[in-house]
Amino acid sequence: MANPLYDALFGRHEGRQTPFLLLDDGKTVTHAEFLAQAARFAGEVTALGLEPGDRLAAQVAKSPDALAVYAACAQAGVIFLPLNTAYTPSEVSYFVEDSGAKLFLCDPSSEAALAPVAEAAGATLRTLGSKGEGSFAEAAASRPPEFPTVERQPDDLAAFLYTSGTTGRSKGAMLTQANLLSNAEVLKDYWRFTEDDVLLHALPIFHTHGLFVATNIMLLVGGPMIFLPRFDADAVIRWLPMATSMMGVPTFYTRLLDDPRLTRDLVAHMRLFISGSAPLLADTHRQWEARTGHRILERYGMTETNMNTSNPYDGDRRAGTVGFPLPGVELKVTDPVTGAELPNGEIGMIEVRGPNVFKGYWQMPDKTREELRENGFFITGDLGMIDADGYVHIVGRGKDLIISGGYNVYPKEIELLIDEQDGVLESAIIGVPHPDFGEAVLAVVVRNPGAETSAEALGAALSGKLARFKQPKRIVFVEELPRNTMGKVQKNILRKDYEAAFKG
Ligand code: MLC
Ligand code: AMP
Repeated sequence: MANPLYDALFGRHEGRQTPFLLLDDGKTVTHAEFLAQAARFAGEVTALGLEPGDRLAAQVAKSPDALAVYAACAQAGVIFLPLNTAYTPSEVSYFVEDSGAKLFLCDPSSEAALAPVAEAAGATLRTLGSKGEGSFAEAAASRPPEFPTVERQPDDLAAFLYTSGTTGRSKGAMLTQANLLSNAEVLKDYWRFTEDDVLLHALPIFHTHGLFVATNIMLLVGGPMIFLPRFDADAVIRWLPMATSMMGVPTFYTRLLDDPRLTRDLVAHMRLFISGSAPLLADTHRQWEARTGHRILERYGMTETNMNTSNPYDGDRRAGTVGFPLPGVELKVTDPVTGAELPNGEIGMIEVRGPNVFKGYWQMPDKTREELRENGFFITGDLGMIDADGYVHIVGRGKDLIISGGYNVYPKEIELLIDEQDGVLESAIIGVPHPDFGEAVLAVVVRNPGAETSAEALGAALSGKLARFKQPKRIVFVEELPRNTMGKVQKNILRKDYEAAFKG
């Protein structure tokens, strides 16, 4: 029976004793071993009562087993919902409840904290650790290493990835099998990946970049990944000579540039460096080339669409641009108010259409209608322009969004929490330049008259409620927030006032 995603990414490797995951401790997981583990997991997921179309939420550390959960979901026809390991239980509870997940996998160390979350959502809780421990892995160990793959159609849902919204409520982007597969096929060819490639994988596997872009391409071509639990400059430098390619957020590149061990010799054997998820400074692009002789290939994508544009493999990889629309992807720049298409050279809203574009937001038909036009164009929220040579430039964001080290942070979510605190009248959350994370979160707060709330007290109130990467790296107090004649807070003025907050 056919299951396009499982067959193309996983089923094709049946019986292959070839290396798939090269681990930092020197161990290797072969394709065949990986598939056997995925099949055991699919058996266990099914035994726990999940049926095709049900959701499985997982907040587990990056490991071969964590990746096998993705494969198991594909094989059992279950919708995979990976969650950022930095999320606190109160953040996680929304995702588990909203998605109606039937099974929730968490790390054994978080079981006590997450048991009430699972219970409130009516989800079964099982644990999965990064070293093969946990109740889910233990029960799965006695399941057979084969599983009858469930039939699926290209339009069936494969994954939900939650993306925060400008109103503060996260939206579950529904991605189909065809969304994921079509994009991986295009990228594999565009970036010339083959079985001979070895990809250095130091990204998290709960977001589009590390999960779909990196992993799906390598599964399609059948080459191995050096599978590091996180970005650690020492480990990356140790493994780079064994790799042919690396994908990273700009922070990977700036951190490596800060390390004297990054030399031309170290990366002589590399074929391709790819950057995305956040803007790569043109300066970083140039420094990287001067130091290593490689021109980073920058591409542009998002949770709802996977990848939309890319600099060319053979042609000119231009710093400060995200290249051309990928084959099969239509991209236009429109007037943000009227939606009318603008001529090249003019700045407007970027809209995209193609087989990569998601189906809509889970149980949010109004939000879906606002952002996904009936004619199939998705309104990205990114402002850009197409230059005379056809290169797409991202020049800003129409949405109030901060991207810190490749993670999205929506100001509204933090403002709502700060405004709830005693002694706070109002607040504005802005993103300001940061040497390591590109942008960092800064809170500008107005106290109630007479209140003495301190930055420490506010910071403490947020910890435990918000993932650390969302917590302001600095909190400043002001008498009042700048507003325009309509009463709207002028964040552009605040961004200017605090642009040097993290410099030097
Ligand atoms: C960690 N911290 C962050 C942070 N990551 N703060 C702000 N922004 C971040 N991104 C916090 C830590 O909790 C810690 O806080 C302090 O900062 C320093 O931590 P660190 O040890 O230096 O961080 P590290 O673990 O090295 O992580 C940094 C990073 C990581 C950049 C390697 O954030 C990362 O892997 N980012 C990749 C994100 C990603 O995959 N994005 C793709 C989205 S998909 P404290 O206070 O405890 O010291 C997408 C679509 C597309 O966007 O186009 O690809
Ligand atoms: P996410 O919602 O996490 O998928 O983040 C997607 C957003 O990241 C996009 O809408 C862009 O704002 C941003 N992004 C991704 N790649 C790039 C890039 N190469 N340059 C600038 N912004 C990018």
